Amino acid sequence: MSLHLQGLYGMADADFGDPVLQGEMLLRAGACAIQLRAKSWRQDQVAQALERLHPLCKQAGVPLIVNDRASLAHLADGLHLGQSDGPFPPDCGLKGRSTHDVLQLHAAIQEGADYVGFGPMYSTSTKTEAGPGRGLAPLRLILAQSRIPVVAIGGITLARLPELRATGVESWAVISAVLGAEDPLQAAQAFRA
Ligand code: TZP
Ligand code: MG
Repeated sequence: MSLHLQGLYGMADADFGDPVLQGEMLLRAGACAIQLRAKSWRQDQVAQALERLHPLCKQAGVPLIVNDRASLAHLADGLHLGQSDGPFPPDCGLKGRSTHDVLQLHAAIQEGADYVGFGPMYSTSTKTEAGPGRGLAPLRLILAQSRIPVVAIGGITLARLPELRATGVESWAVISAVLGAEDPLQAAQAFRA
């Protein structure tokens, strides 16, 4: 599965409802990737959700990425890991790594990551341990030094999208401003490009 990260990188998050329904909605909205994030779910629940979402993603030609669960990567097209989630196992498909600074960016490139997440761009209550917002200047630095795609994440709203896009970043991952919106489909469509 190839990777074209452009526009909305869709986040399906079990803390905001049924991630399979969210995934379907994000595909309809034209997201360039779907990441399944279900921090509190049992392994079998995540496996079942991946099994339901994967055929839909395949049909849409959109990669399905699983957050955290290395042992379930074979049910998706890729795996997204944070800084304390250890190395990527062999054959996990596309590799995404969360980063917070330039050193971590270079480590991710070194380990063969296909893309990095960078953030939190702004303060967010969705991930309480994410720390303070990094802001636009560090993102510009990351973009200048990265030869792999960069996905901005954390506290991104429609109001902030123009200043974010002005950095040249081509993709953004959004949770609460889409999944917590009154009309999530409409919100996702507005974030698409
Ligand atoms: N990683 C860094 S910030 C964040 C994650 C998963 C949460 C993003 O959620 P929101 O609601 O878009 O700020
Ligand atoms: Mg993680």
